[in-house]
This record gives sequence, C-alpha cells and structure tokens, in this order.
Amino acid sequence: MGRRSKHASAPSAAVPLAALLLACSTSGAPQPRVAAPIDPAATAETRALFVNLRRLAGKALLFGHQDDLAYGVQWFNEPGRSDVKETAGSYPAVYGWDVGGLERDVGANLDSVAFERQRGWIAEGYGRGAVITLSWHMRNPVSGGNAWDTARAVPAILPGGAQHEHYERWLDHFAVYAKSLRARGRSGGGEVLVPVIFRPFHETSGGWFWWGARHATADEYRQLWRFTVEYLRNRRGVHNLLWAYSTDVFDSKEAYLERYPGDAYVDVLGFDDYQSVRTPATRAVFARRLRDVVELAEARGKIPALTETGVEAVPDSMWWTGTLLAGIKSDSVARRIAWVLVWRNATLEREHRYHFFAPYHGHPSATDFVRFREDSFVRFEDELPDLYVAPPSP
Ligand code: BMA
Repeated sequence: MGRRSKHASAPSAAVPLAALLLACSTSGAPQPRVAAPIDPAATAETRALFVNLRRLAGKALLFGHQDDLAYGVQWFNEPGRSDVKETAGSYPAVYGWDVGGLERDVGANLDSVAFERQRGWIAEGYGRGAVITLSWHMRNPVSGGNAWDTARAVPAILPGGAQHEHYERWLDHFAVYAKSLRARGRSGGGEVLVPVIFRPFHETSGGWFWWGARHATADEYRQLWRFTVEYLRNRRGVHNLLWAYSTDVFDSKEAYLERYPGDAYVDVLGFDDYQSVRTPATRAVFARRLRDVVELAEARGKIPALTETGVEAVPDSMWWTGTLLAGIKSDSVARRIAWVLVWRNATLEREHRYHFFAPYHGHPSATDFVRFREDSFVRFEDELPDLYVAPPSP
C-alpha cells in the first residue's frame, strides 16, 4: 500500500546535484529518483543535514535527549549543564525541544522553558554540530485547552473552517520563531538559519492529542499537515525545516501509513515507542517496528528515526545496552534508524515526580549509559561528522 515513491522524474533546478540519487535498477527494487528535502528552496545547511542523515543512517546511531540543556533532575536553567554530559562525558548528538505555548505569547513553553533561552540553546547546539528537532504540544485552537484536550478541532482550523485564521496566526508565531533561529556559520561567514527537524502533530496514531486518531479523521489530519507545510513554506517563506511525521506504536506498515500525509510533505518517517522498549522480552516487536519504519523511509528516499522513546526513571540499570541498543542492533534493517531520542529529565524539586528518561550523575544506569556511549555504533555530539556541509557527489 503506497510503498512506491512518486517523485518527479526530472529533478527541479533548485535541487543540487549532490542531493540527487539516480535510479539504480540493478537490484530490481524501486528506488526514489530524487532524495532531497520536500522544500526545493531549503537552505544549503538544511539540505546538507538531510543528505548527511540519510548517509549516516546504518553506519551510526545518533543519540538525542529532550530539553537537555534547559534542566535536569537536580538543576534548572544553569548554563553549560546537561545530565547527559555529566554522565556520558559529551552532550547528545540530537537536541529535542518543544514549542508548545508559542501560540500564546507567554514567553515560555509548557514545561517552563523560556523561548528566548531555547533560541540560545538551539544556536549553541548547532554551533557544536548537533541536530535540532522541534515538537509542538500545540494547544487546542478551538476549546483553548491544552494539547490533551481532545475537543474536536481539526475541521474548524482547515481552510474554510471557523477558526482557520486563528490557526494561521499561530503558524505566523511559529514562522517568526523558526526564522529567528540563527547562529554563526560553522565554517566562518555570517549568520545562517539553524536547520530544524520539525515534528508537529506527533503520535498521531494515539488518541490523546486533539490531532490524534478518533479526534480527527485520517483525511482531516492529512489536510491539516499539508496545509501547514504549504503555509509555512510557500506563504511564510520558512526554509530551514525538515518535516518529520511520527506515529505512536503501530502493528503493521499499513497502520503506520494510515494518516501519512504523502511523500511530497514528509522528510523524516518516525515513531514514538515507550512500550516495546520496557524490557528485552518485547525485542522482536521493537525490532519489527524499527524495521518497518526503516523500510518505508528507505523506499521513499526519506530518513527513518525513533523520534521518542525511553522508560521513565530508567529502573533497569542495564537498559541502555541490554534493551535499547541490543534491540536496535538485533536486526540488520532495524539498525538503519538515523537517531533515537529519549524524553526529558524533569526537575524533581519543581515537578515532584520521577519523570526522567536519561540518567543523571549518580543514577544506577549511569555506568551502562557510558557503555552505550562508548559503543562504536553510537554517536554523541563530540563524535559527529560535519552534518551541515554537503558531502561531495557520489
Ligand atoms: C509529556 C510529559 C509532560 C510534558 C510534555 C511536553 O510527555 O513530559 O510533562 O509537559 O511531554 O514536554
């Protein structure tokens, strides 16, 4: 179902030769003719990131952490700190951030991360060569509740809907923010826009967000996604984004693709899995999901990723190598996922709960986390090639 690429046969003039993969018919398998971001006007650094992540997938697994620089289990907002660095000796290779709250002009996101500071941390991570991904726990545009308020909203914000203009204004806020993500060019020169892997409307196969299954039909979801791409890219001129589609757990390729917006609207195929990673006992299920996403992404010239995972409070001290890495490496296809990101380390004193997914100094899994980091397949920030310069054409 929908597994064949439908890329145009002639490359657009805006697509550099270095970003092209010409069809290779020797294996008989269909190959995408063009592997490039869906935005033909994507910035040079954004295109380079796309090409490099595709190339690196299978050779290395990038490790990511949500809100890594903003706070940790025992600290909040202290420059230079990172629970990952304080346990593994390097910052993560991928930084996840969330812009939930940007729609409200309140200055900070839903987890109290000030956008002004987030912008600085994004520039800092980019400056060190890491990858930036942004999710958006967007409030319900109809009810005014939070992202988990499942009052029906999608039809109302689509073109022609009563709240459509309201939604466009929210996207305007995002456009301004995305264009404000600037940093000094990594190889000298002036400022550049920081490339961002944008992952809105995530976990769409789940029923807990207003854009999820049961609250928006597959068709409504696709319309919302496509409108959002077209609005930000074509009307607001945002050209530093790679677009990541992500489901929650799923049982088949068909299920994964149920709400998929289409190859012309997606750069990264991801999924969030907090279920099959709890113990090694469900390794086969975990590997099957990874394999499905890798195969779907590769057939389309896209990037596969495990966009969120983890076990709250990491109760198994061997989880990093014994469950996560062993699961990813257990299958020669599954291991071709480009990155894995674990969720945030909420500050205990502020949130009064053990809600963390990476170890912190002294945590029982810290030793195994170092083993994970030392595995030659796993890359943290200090082991990255330059992802923002296009490799020479093959
Ligand atoms: C959830 C939890 C929440 C948080 C949200 C957005 O999974 O961590 O506490 O507000 O993500 O980061």
